[in-house]
Amino acid sequence: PQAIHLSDYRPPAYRVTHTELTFELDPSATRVKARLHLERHPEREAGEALELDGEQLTLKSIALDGQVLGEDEYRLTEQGLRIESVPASFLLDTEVEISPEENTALEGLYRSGGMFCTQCEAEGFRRITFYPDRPDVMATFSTTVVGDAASLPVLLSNGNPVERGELPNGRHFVTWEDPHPKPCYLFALVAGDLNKVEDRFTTMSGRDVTLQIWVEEENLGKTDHAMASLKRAMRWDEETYGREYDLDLFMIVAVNDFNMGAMENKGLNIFNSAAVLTHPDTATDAAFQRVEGIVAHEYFHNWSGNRVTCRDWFQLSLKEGFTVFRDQSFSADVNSAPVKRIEDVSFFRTAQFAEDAGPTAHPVRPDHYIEIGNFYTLTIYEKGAEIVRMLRNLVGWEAFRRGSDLYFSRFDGQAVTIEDFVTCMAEASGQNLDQFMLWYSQAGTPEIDAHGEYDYARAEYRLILRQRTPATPGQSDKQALHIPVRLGLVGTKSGRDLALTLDGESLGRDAVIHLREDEQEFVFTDLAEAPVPSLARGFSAPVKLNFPYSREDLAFLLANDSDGFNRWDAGQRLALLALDDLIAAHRNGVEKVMDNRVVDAFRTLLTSDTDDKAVLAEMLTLPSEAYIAEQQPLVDVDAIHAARQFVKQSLAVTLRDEFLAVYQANLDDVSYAPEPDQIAARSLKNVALSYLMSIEDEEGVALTQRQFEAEHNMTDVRHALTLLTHSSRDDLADPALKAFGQKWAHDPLVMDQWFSIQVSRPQADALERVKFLMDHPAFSLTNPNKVRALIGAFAQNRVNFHRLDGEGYKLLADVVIKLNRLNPEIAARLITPLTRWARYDETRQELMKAELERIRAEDLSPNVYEVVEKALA
Ligand code: HT7
Ligand code: ZN
Repeated sequence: PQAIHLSDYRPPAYRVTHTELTFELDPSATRVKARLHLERHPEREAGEALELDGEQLTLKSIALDGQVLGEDEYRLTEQGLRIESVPASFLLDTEVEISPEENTALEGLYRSGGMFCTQCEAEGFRRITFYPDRPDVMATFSTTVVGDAASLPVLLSNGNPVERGELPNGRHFVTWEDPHPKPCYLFALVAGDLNKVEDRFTTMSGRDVTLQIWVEEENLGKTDHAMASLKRAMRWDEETYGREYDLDLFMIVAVNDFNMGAMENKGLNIFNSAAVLTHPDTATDAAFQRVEGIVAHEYFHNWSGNRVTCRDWFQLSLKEGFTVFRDQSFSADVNSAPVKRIEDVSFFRTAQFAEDAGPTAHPVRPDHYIEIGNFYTLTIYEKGAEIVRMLRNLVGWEAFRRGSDLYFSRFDGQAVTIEDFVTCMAEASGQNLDQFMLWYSQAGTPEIDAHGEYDYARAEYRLILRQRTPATPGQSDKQALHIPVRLGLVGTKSGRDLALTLDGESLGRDAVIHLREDEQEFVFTDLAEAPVPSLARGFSAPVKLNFPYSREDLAFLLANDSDGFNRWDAGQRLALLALDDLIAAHRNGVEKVMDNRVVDAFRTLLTSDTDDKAVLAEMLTLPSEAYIAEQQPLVDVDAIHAARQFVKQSLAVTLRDEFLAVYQANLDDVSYAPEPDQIAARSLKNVALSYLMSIEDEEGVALTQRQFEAEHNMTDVRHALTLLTHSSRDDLADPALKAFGQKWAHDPLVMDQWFSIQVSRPQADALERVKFLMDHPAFSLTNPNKVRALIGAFAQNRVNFHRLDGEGYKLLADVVIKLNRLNPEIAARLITPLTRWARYDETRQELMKAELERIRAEDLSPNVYEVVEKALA
């Protein structure tokens, strides 16, 4: 496969102004008629050939301006169709046949159960008809869907329905018109036996919008939360960004087979059912919050992505980074803001840092790719969002909002670049953002080594910051970035933020300093007491910040930092230092000794009188094994697991009464609501229960069993089931799993949870369970949710996936090889854990590489080829 380069970008030779489509739906032989209104691009020369993308299409007829073309007047290739000679403006009619039921890749038009549905981003439309399948070709669409009236009573597409009627042979049709020009990746079609839940929304200018959520009948009781979330998101976007919805109808459809979470097709969002359906009995608090965030994310794309879209796929973060930033801000506003930030950063530092340090590391705006489907990554989405967040912080909210307004008005209806976005921010703020642009082109996580000294005699604190970005594949030399470092200096006597004076300028008590050089010194004057610095508050930049904090410093910050995020982070750093010692002790076969400073810090937290239970729950949560691994030079999965377990059990033994008191104080019997206060109390209670259950004493076991049996809500039930399943006692695990599996056998989304819980247990039988469960009737290799729930979850089970006999790696490679043919996008994603081989000991490295080689020997899809080649480069 060939790489595509950003530097080769040229506008399309021909653009489509209007697209007329007719689908005659049939599972094995759907006919698609397309009439494209084409015209030469003003920037391209006359006489150029017309090239249309097309894959897996059987051409039935083709005519140009009404004249049927002979076989010598066009050429068909594996990639598409070429006509050497065309006029400056013309109509092209094609008819193709496609087979939705054979489409297991879930790109283009495919079947999900009895439904037909589409997924066109990034390049799925070329599997529907011949078309210039690129985001800078924007057309209005008119779509007629024809289908069997009995089995497909509902026929949906983008825009507004303008005509419907009966046809011979029990068929019917609906015609949809979308007045907003859009790239074909935003095209959507859904047909099936669906039911709707309807609501209304009045926009800020007083327009009435009909909101519909379409689901299969058995899911009708699971849409309330998504609908409420949608309305909240619509209002929030009006109030926060001045963005109003622009059609009379907004539809969401839930489908069971979907490669990602959801898709923002114009007026017709298609959702993975896991990302839209909720019910207290079947979904956890985390799932409720995830649904809220994804509904908002897809809705926000209506402006950041649809009205203003990407010029080419290298600009993907233009829409994704900005939209993730918008959905994060929304979730922070409607839930607990500090907890949202802690959750986002924990995930980011664990998963994106690992991606940025591995063989698939790439800039937020990549400069080449083989398969764009491989670039829907944490770097494009989450690091892209962190860059937008830095911009917001650099220019301030008011200028950011002016820049956003400018961007939406200047580029409405256009396909643009990341420069266009940043230029609007520069113009609105008057700031020079040239150096800042490096964030988009340089891969790798910058590291800042910081140290500081307090000079008593001069009452000065000298802070020295040194930045460097490690080499990443294809990028050995890095330039200094513009890094905003938000900080406070916490007085060691007062425990309060000291007034900051830098170069004679008073900055208040919490300020942003700008690191632009490789090394910079900042001298804060007029400090009457020695401080402990609180650096990169709120994770002000996506960097690793090293400062030689003592454990006393960290305990001090944990108790005194005015920044909630850094208070939490100080606790994490303190725990990590203790864990480091214990990991070393485990490796050296030396007795493990618990650090009392951690115990004392936890005691203080447990007995403190905080009303922020959500943050407290986060503070009491130890760094995950994955995050601990990120900090280690070489990952020793067994030592990490043993050390973390030791800390947990030591805390549980010493602070048993305190944990018990917290558990009991947060028991509730009010009826379930996914509301911040309730969620906070549940998470605090469940963190306490994890500690109590970690020592498996009689009371911990009894409380866990009681919580499981009470069946109060899925958050509590799932947590209890996880604790029982992950305990050392199969006599607790097996009956609970059996009861749960029987009770929920009819609900695919709950069965996904049942799969994941079992295969993430630390006991040695996890791998055998995976193999056994792959034959379970509820499992299917062609359903991405099932693959993620079983195989994906197992690959996160660090002690078992990394078994020294290599069986975990082999199992994953076997599945990747099968999925390479069935669903290349999912196959390529699944390989990720194997690509991280360099982080492990030599034995494991060899085993992992051997599996990658075994995959490489297959006839590979471009998706899997690209990932494996990078991993073995
Ligand atoms: N913009 C959407 C991306 C997406 C996607 C990409 C590749 C293959 C399947 C896909 N499904 C959805 C989702 C989003 O970011 O909102
Ligand atoms: Zn998105």
